[in-house]
Amino acid sequence: MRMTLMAMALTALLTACGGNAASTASTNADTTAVAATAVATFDADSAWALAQRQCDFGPRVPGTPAHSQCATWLMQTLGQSCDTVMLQTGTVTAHAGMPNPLTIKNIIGIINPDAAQRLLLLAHWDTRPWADNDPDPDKHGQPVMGANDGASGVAVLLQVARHLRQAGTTLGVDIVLVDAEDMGNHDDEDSWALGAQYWASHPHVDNYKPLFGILLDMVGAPDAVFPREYYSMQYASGFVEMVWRNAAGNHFSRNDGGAVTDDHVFVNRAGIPCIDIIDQRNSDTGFCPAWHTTSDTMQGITASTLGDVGQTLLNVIHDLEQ
Ligand code: 1BN
Ligand code: ZN
Repeated sequence: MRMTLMAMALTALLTACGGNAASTASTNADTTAVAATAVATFDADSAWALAQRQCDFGPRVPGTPAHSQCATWLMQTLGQSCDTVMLQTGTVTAHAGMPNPLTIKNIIGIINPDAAQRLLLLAHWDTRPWADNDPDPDKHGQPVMGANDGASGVAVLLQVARHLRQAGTTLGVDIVLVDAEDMGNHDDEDSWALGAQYWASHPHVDNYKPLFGILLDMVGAPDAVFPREYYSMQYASGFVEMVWRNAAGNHFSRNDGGAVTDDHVFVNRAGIPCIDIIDQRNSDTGFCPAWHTTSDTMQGITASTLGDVGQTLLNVIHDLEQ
């Protein structure tokens, strides 16, 4: 555990007041325990603004100018809060109808690169090229704005990085913004999470072994429900338990959720335990009504939910620092 500035100041004060060595030592120990670092308060409004900023580029469909411009902004923004930022490019095979081979851009921010104990945080930053779940079939060819399905998770992670920069942390944290999650077709599970699949087979450092990973997906709806997603429980139930124990707000449910072929599946298959915080509902699709529709806009996400998810991550990080 680190000694806080307050503990150091108290130590200096007690020493200056001339306490004997024995009592000063025990007081220091007590003081350090009492003054253990407080958890930072997550700035939910700032996270919401970071989601808006992504949506201002328009839908971030791989291969479009908006995607390219958003990548540049993400590199700059993540770079302001991390020790190192890396752009990982690669070529992948997308399913029929997409440009092939497809170039993906994974954006990676590294905090405390030399720390042995590391936490992996992920979210996808691309948006789906087709609103194929829209109630209006005429809109099925339009791209999704992805305020919830894309921007929400990225916004929370960018804001978490800002807090870690401000407050400092002893933990190593790797933020991986994966590309091309959402170009999949429902008949082929390998057509999803193309950026995560690429990263899982080309991790940004050799022998990469974080404690575990947390994926955020669709974490902005006012009525979001985060049950315990199936693959997360199969691969990493202890970490689900740890994160849910640290949950802020009332969106985290102890109910069992469905199985989602999300980025974390491929991270788990590569041997890194990884859980998915994802909004799942009792609906025809299994997700919220705006999922893969033209209604997935900023009107459908709220600072309050982003705040609860962000605060949960800060609580988890604080827990791991102890
Ligand atoms: C999550 C958000 N996903 C896509 N957008 C993953 C997914 C894959 C969901 C397959 C349903 C089916
Ligand atoms: Zn999606």
